[in-house]
Amino acid sequence: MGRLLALTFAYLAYLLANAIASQRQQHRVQHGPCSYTFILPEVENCQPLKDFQVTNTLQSDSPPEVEPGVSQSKQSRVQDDRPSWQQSKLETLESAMENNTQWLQKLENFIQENVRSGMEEIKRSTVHTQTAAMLEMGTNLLSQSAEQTRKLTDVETQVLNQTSRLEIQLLEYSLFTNRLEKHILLQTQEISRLSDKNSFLEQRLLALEARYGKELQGLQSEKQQLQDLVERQSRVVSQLQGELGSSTLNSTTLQRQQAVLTDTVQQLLTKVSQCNEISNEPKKEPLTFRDCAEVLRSGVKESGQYTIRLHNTTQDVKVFCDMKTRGGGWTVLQHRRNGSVDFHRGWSDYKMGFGEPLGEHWLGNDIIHKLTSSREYSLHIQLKDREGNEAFSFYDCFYIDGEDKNYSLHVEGFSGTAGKTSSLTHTGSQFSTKDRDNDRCTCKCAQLASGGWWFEACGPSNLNGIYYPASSSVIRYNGIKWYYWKGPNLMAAMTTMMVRPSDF
Ligand SMILES: *[C@@H]1O[C@H](CO)[C@@H](O)[C@H](O)[C@H]1NC(C)=O
Ligand SMILES: *[C@@H]1O[C@H](CO)[C@@H](O)[C@H](O)[C@H]1NC(C)=O
Ligand SMILES: *[C@@H]1O[C@H](CO)[C@@H](O)[C@H](O)[C@H]1NC(C)=O
Ligand SMILES: *[C@@H]1O[C@H](CO)[C@@H](O)[C@H](O)[C@H]1NC(C)=O
Ligand SMILES: *[C@@H]1O[C@H](CO)[C@@H](O)[C@H](O)[C@H]1NC(C)=O
Ligand SMILES: CC(=O)N[C@H]1CO[C@H](CO)[C@@H](O)[C@@H]1O
Ligand SMILES: [Ca+2]
Repeated sequence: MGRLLALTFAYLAYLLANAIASQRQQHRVQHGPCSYTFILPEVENCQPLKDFQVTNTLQSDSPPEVEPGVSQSKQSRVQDDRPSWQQSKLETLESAMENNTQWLQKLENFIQENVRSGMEEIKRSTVHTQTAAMLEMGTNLLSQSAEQTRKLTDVETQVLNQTSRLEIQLLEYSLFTNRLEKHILLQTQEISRLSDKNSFLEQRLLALEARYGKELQGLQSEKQQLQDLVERQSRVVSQLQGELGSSTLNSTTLQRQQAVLTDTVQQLLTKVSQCNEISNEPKKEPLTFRDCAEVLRSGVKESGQYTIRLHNTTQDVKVFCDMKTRGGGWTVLQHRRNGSVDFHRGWSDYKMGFGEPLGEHWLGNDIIHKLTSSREYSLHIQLKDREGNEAFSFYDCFYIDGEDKNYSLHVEGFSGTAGKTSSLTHTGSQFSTKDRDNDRCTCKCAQLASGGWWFEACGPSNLNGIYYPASSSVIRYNGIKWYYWKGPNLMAAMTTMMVRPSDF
């Protein structure tokens, strides 16, 4: 464009210079760094034409068309006024016109050329950009497809890997199966061999059975015979036993007869002696006491061990007699003082009695029953704690039933210093030991509290509990207990149960 503008300016300048070549007056215009010089037309040498206008010629778009019109009008006027001068002038003008036209054509050509080349350039550039875009898209597509291909190949390799692995496994399995088959074949062979052997053995067994069957039958018949013999013999033996029994009976009857005979002989002898001895002395009956009260009454004043004979029996019993306490005459049923004897015993021990009268002991339920049921007795219980405090409980009337009623307790008329309330369970309580549970508790008091006693559930007393040697603040439910004197923990140093006739 710059080039085009420069050309245009140059052309304009050229036109002006040609049109007014004869003029001397100049006009200079300074514009920035450029200076433009215009040569103005001379007025004095020519007569100005009314119609002639340079500007018009310059401004006209189509000089060749304008020129003929102008030249015609000029020519008509020149021919009218001064034909020679005008002729030359016209010619110069015509040539200038022609030159102009040529310039214009050149310019046009140039412009057209420029325009064409520009168009081509534009076309080329657009084609370039499009091609570039296409190329870019193409490369994108190519890279994408390459990636896809890579992925595909990856997948393919993986699949191939899996397939090969599976094939390997399959191969291994088939190998394993082969091995197993071989093994099974071997086993089958072995089994068939064994079954062969087995059948052989069976045959031999059958043969043996057949052989021994006869022998067995023979043996069985022998056994039968032997059994018969044994039966016969046992019958004979039982017969003999019966005979033996009758003979022993015969011998005992003989012995009895013999005894009767000796008796009669002795009677006869004594009668003879009595007849012989005229002076007859009356025999002294041996002294027997039914309890310690009788011992006391016989004049003995010392406490100690004595023998009594229970009323209406021939049973002699060693007992300890207390001749000091409240007038004495006490038959001791129970005594404890140092824990030397174990009181956690069973029914039969309590029935028969244990320990020694001089030490710790239990007289025995059978003896106590026989003694206390032969007449009316009072019970005295003497207690001493570890601090030396003594106290007693007293019952006017006391007795126990026999074993058939589990030695049930009967007490009446309580008094004493060891508590204002009786610690003994009330009348009717049965005796219990660790092996005979007759208490009214769902538990077993004799096992919980230990010893044998008239427990109820389990009751406020147990003088046959465990003898704990030392005082302790620990409450022991299985120790010696006389609740209404010392609470659950007596820690007794000494206990004594003793009886004496109520009418003493
Ligand atoms: C299969 O792939 C595993 C890993 O995924 C590789 O350890 C193994 O060597 C491959 N096996 C084959 C046969 O290419
Ligand atoms: C036992 O005595 C009775 C007669 O008293 C008699 O018949 C019997 O044979 C005697 N038995 C024996 C085995 O002596
Ligand atoms: C003792 O025996 C006499 C007769 O021998 C009898 O009358 C009395 O009832 C008996 N007493 C006891 C307690 O068995
Ligand atoms: C308990 O007392 C008795 C009688 O005095 C005695 O023989 C025994 O040795 C005593 N035992 C203990 C452990 O003190
Ligand atoms: C005595 O005790 C036993 C079990 O120890 C019991 O079977 C019996 O019935 C009791 N006797 C009485 C009279 O309650
Ligand atoms: C009037 C004028 O300048 N005419 C010229 C036109 O061009 C030719 C050749 O290019 C010249 O010889 C003329 O003088
Ligand atoms: Ca019970």
